Amino acid sequence: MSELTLQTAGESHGPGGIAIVSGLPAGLIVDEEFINAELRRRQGGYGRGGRQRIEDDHVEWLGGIRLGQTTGAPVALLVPNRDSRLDDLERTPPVHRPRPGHADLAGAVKYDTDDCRNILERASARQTAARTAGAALAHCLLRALGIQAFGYVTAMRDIEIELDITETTIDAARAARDESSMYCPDADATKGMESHVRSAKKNKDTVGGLCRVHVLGCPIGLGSCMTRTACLDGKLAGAVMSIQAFKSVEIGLGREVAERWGSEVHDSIGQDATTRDTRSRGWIRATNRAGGIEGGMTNGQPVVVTGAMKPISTLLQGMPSVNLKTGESERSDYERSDVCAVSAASVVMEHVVAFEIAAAMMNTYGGDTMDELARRLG
Ligand code: EPS
Repeated sequence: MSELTLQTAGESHGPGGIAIVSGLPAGLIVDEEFINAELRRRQGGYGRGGRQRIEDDHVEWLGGIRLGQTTGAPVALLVPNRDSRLDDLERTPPVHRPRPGHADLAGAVKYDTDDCRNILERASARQTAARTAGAALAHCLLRALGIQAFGYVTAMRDIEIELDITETTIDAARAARDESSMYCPDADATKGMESHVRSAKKNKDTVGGLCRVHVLGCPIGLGSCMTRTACLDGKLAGAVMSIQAFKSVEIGLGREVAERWGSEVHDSIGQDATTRDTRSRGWIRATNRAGGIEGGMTNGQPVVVTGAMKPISTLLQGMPSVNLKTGESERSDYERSDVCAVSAASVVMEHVVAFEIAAAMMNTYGGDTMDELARRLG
């Protein structure tokens, strides 16, 4: 059994994004329609920029899949770029005035250049197209085992919604989210968020927000308390923080635990000896403030992860910066960008979280084939 891993390559304006996913069992039915629908959803959301009108993101399989199923080999996939022009210096010129908040300055210093182009081409959130495709493939594994991941936008500036997502509410919440231009399952909150995006656009500014992912149906015991590297909350935090523009990750109550007494933070334990539920094994919790993880392991409750995305760092008005070529103080460069990409980020986060849960499933239950994995899970 090998570890489930995902690597990406490719530049924002190169021929395409590539992902290699290793460690999937053989016999996973690849739901290409689902993956392509998620890639289209990643392109959407109110406040997206002009690039998404050019691209038609979809997945092309290069290896590891035969007759619609995984073979057990590493899967290689391509998300082609229509706007491919990396070596055209007129259309893709050098960038000398780093944007505060982007990778431009630290990358230019690190790679000893006055042109931020190589840095920003790789740091671009365009990379999340290939990552979403690869992670959505691992998400297919969870779906096949009856585990559901659901991501949405939960807050922007002064607007915030709280949802209790359960097996009975998840379908309605998903339908409401898919109706929302902001991918927020609340019509009034959607209107308020749209108005913040409009204000940002009017002011040549940008706006961020909070994304949340709930995972229902995880068995108790994914992850481990035994080693630092096996802690599931650590893995989730690392994975979500590595999505472009994310600045914090919280599990369950998150930072609010610091403001409460212990009795207001922990979830009391009960038992239902009659249950046949193989996932929770009859353990009942009165609340889920822990966000489904205790001691780095799933506890049978929904896993709830929240991530904060900062406003996109490409501002139409620019910000004070320095020209790396001349040393003069100038405003930062502007490249075509989004006013708000929080909706898209909620799609990326949903699949990134699903990927980590799938990796933990493979780690705990393993199996060379899907049948073996399903048998072990019970
Ligand atoms: C993105 C594609 C990019 C940007 C955006 C996300 O395309 P382009 O640079 O050609 O307009 O729209 O990238 C960033 C926000 C960033 O900071 O780099 C995408 O497909 O998601």
